[in-house]
Amino acid sequence: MSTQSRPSKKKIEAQPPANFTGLKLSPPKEMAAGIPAILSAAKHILEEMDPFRGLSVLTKLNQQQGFDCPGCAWPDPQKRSKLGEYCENGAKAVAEEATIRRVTSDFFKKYSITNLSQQSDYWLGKQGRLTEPMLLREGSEHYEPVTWEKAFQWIARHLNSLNSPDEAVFYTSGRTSNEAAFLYQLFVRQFGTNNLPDCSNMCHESSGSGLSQTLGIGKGSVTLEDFYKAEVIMIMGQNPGTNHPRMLTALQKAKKNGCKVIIVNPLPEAGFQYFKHPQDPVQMLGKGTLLTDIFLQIKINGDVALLKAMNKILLEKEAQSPGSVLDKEFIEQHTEGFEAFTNDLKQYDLDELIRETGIEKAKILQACELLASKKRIIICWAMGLTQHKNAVGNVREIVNLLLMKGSIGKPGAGTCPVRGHSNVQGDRTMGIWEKPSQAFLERLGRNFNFIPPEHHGFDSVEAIKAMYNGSAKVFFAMGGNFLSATPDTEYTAQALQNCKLTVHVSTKLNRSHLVHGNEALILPCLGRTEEDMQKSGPQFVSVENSMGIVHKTQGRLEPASTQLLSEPAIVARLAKATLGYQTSVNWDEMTHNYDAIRDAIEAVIPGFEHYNQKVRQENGFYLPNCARDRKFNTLNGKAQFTINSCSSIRLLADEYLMMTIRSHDQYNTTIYGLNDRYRGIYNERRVILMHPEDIKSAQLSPEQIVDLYSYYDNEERIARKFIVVPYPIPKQCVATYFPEANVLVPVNSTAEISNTPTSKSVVIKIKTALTD
Ligand SMILES: Nc1nc2c(c(=O)[nH]1)N[C@H]1C(S)=C(S)[C@@H](COP(=O)(O)OP(=O)(O)OC[C@H]3O[C@@H](n4cnc5c(=O)[nH]c(N)nc54)[C@H](O)[C@@H]3O)O[C@H]1N2
Ligand SMILES: Nc1nc2c(c(=O)[nH]1)N[C@H]1C(S)=C(S)[C@@H](COP(=O)(O)OP(=O)(O)OC[C@H]3O[C@@H](n4cnc5c(=O)[nH]c(N)nc54)[C@H](O)[C@@H]3O)O[C@H]1N2
Ligand SMILES: [Mo]
Repeated sequence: MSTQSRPSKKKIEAQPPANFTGLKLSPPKEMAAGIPAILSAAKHILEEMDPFRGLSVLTKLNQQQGFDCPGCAWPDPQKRSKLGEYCENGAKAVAEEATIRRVTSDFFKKYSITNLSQQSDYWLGKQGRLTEPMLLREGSEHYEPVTWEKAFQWIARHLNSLNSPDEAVFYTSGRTSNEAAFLYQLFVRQFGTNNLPDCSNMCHESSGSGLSQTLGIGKGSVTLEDFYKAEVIMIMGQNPGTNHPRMLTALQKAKKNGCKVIIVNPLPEAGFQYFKHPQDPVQMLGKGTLLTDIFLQIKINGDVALLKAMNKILLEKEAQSPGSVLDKEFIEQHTEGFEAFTNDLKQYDLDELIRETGIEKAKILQACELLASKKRIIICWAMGLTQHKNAVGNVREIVNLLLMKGSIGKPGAGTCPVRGHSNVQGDRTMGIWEKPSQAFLERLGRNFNFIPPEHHGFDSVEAIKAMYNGSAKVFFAMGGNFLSATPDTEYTAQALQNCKLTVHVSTKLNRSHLVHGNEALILPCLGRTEEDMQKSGPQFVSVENSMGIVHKTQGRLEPASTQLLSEPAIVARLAKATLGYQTSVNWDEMTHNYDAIRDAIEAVIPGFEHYNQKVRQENGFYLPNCARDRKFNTLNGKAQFTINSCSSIRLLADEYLMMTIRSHDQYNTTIYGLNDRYRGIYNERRVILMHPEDIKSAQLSPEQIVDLYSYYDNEERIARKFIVVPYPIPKQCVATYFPEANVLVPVNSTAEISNTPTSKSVVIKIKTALTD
């Protein structure tokens, strides 16, 4: 693929600038949260607002009458702490949104698109909240203000002049509420396409694919209560200390109840070592709780090999002492494929599997000892498992282990894919999906008296390719930062630049606003923290957390500008402008009072009976979950054992396997700050973490500047200027931060079945940096 095919007219930078900010290093931390977390939260809040506003926001965060944290999707406990039910990174997420800084039309007058694209992502985000709709005309260097009415007419004109509705792409990020998401997909399907890619395509799609095939539901099966009853919790490919800090509180409680914790990760993440609950004054004095019992430091993408080895050892133990390890009754009654699964495992050599993991055999045996003797096991996972070629295999192999132990659909046991964006799971439930089921489309069509399109739409990677090759021409994003979150930055930039129109509904400025189609629009919207006033009065919306609880969230702050519209209002007005009289939906009624949207959701989506009543209950309500009830919604009603392949990646001596991960100071592409405190990396993001012996044998030195190359499919991709940082990571494995390294993730390298970009296993070479 060539990024030269259509030279850009302007010098717009698709990648963040390769400037250094001044690296400082210290040893990685062994304690998470505690006083440093409180200080960090306070610092980020005070940088964005005065103490009074800060306190007023934090006291409403995750409280019954307040708003849901726009950070992660970890559930709230039934009994909320009076001292505050949020974490350091939740406070940062809120500071970012509730900031008092503003981006006005004067700002866009002052800075051209080219100027802005040369700034860092950190700088862009720090400019403050977007305040008015802005239009970029063809050939112009500056966004200019536009009225909402004109903006909707502009988009409608483009959409209605396409040859087919399938030439438009409608992306969603995962902060969009259930109400906005439902209206959005309804508009898109009335317009006539299923082109509804979302951030999930790059996130937990592999979990959805693996779980629905084996257990009949694409979501996890456990509740927070299960954490407190589990005997073993195994956490794979996840860094909760940074990305789901409140999960540490749940782990601490589990440990108090006697649970053992196994960690599978290439990095010794601080969050798994000593933890002090920042909202518990007594704990602040002590040493903290040691959360990890067994740490398995795995090589990147060694997880299928590890799980196969574990499953093999468990089978051997069962053979030695029949009836002591497996749940035979469960396997017989509820599963299919056990024999084929065990036969397949026989052909693997245990030591060979263990070699692939890079872990000492004794440690794996120790973990299996624990798994063999216990009956209530939870396995949690996140991006370390879902962003590989065999990512769906990772998830299915987890299911194999749990099925052998009968550890599903009973208290203290089950699957726990820990979701990312705070409503990414809810958006899917609402129909944000390029591959909707027939049953869903039928109900939607019946309820709104139209015929929804049946053929499947583009996922995120397919959408990029369609825009690149010209078969998609309009790109509309409900939130997110598509350019920086997707793979192959330069290729994706070209794809977006090939569009006739790119539109972003956003709260903050980001790089996707700068790498645009012929024309572009920014539509500023209300955030979670703000009051949403409609004709019938103030509205609340609802979200679904990682454990399938739907609950309300209501912002109380005065909106960042009088010109902001809510996401549902934007969808409704765009739908009216685009569909005109050809719509069977009363869009005004839907937005005057969001109860009307919830009534429609109730009519279309199972599990939402009495939605308006149940969502007003304290703590919300659980959606039905068949796996939780041991009812497997598969073709034959049985949970499926599966056969999965180990990693096929074989590295040459000068190649490394790179994972692109999050620092402690970022939310996906939003950069809160320049520190990765737990890993001891300060004031710099352009770093590459390497094993000290790898540094030596590659004849590099610590803190040397290198360029990174990927040669996937014989095409060269380059990420310039990264500083080598010695780190306790397995040999031939390296780590960089997302999104700086996304330029190296090939758009064609995706997971089997789920099509998720392989952001955690990019084969690279490292060379001394070329001087400018
Ligand atoms: N503060 C904050 N919170 C967030 C986010 C954020 O950016 N900032 N993002 C949100 C979103 S959308 C998501 S999806 C989640 C992401 O949450 P995580 O999945 O925790 O995020 P990553 O930083 O991608 O971390 C991946 C972890 O997997 C490990 N890993 C990488 N490759 C492998 C592998 O091959 N095997 C194993 N076993 N482990 C591996 C890495 O060492 C790292 O610890 O967090 C959500 N919450
Ligand atoms: N290399 C690599 N790439 C990755 C990953 C990785 O681990 N490695 N992780 C992937 C994952 S897990 C995910 S989920 C995606 C994330 O992909 P996205 O969801 O597309 O990206 P975000 O950075 O979360 O989006 C941030 C932007 O959302 C907008 N925003 C914030 N709040 C709101 C709101 O309430 N409403 C609206 N309309 N807009 C809002 C702001 O303008 C902000 O700039 O990235 C993926 N990309
Ligand atoms: Mo995510």
